[in-house]
Amino acid sequence: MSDAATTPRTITEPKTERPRLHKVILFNDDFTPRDFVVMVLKAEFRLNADQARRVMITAHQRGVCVVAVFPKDVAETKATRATEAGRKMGYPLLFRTEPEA
Ligand code: TYC
Repeated sequence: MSDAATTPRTITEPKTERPRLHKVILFNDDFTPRDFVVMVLKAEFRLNADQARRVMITAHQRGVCVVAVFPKDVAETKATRATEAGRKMGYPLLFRTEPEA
């Protein structure tokens, strides 16, 4: 009998784990105007006016707010672009990413 018929094959279990998503976190500061924060949240994260305002207010009151979760590369690109938008205007607006628990 041929090897192909008698040799047990390795059965690989299908991988069910998905890559972990990463949070984009908005940090409060004392200088960036509220309306500018809202504008960046709408432009970069596609939040509507109400969502953007809530996220901004939450960061303003509590110090930080999770904006959204994305695959790692998307989260990092958006956080960088949003932070850069503030920097261009001279504001210390800060977005960072961290892996979801
Ligand atoms: N604290 C800012 C102000 O009073 C507004 C602000 C809110 C800035 C949220 C950053 O992530 C932020 N002008």
